[in-house]
Amino acid sequence: MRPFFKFIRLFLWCALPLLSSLAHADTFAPPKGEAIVTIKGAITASNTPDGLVLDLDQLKALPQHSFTTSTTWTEGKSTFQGVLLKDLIAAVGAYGTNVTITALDDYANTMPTTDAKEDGPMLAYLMDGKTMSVREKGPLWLIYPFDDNAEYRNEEVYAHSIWQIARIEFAN
Ligand SMILES: Nc1nc2c(c(=O)[nH]1)N[C@H]1C(S)=C(S)[C@@H](COP(=O)(O)O)O[C@H]1N2
Ligand SMILES: [Mo]
Repeated sequence: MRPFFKFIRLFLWCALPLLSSLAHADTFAPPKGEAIVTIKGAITASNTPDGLVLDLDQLKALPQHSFTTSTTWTEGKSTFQGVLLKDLIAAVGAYGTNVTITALDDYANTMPTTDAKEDGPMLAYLMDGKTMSVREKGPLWLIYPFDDNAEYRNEEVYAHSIWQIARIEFAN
């Protein structure tokens, strides 16, 4: 074989897996348990024909985050645990500039992905260590650290605080 083609072959052999691992932030198997959330649109990850469907174990396998805060919907302070929207964006390879989150009651709200900060919104699936039933605004609730940041204590952010989340869609 001519050296040039040898080089090309070597290049493809080495570079393609690297490039594809950069493009696909994470790979996900189809969910084994009950589906909690469907994520679609401008993302690189996918595990079903409907998009990326995740169960609780798969959410637990993503980077975990927690904070304690009061909310206008809960009594006293509660500790919420889940996945930061920021970390979800990285994990699913979301490249859209906005995200629309839709609830089981078809309530939907759109926000820019730049709102997804380290000290910002989290997709909570545990409240005080327990999963939340639909009646308790579960299974997934977008919660902000309201107590830590006065800028989160206003109607606009309350409208982003979607409970009973079913679908998350990224778009440009
Ligand atoms: N699933 C779901 N989440 C939701 C809503 C809703 O109707 N359904 N309303 C949103 C809006 S517009 C606001 S201001 C607050 C409303 O909270 P409240 O109904 O306790 O005033 O929750 C937000 N999250
Ligand atoms: Mo609202």
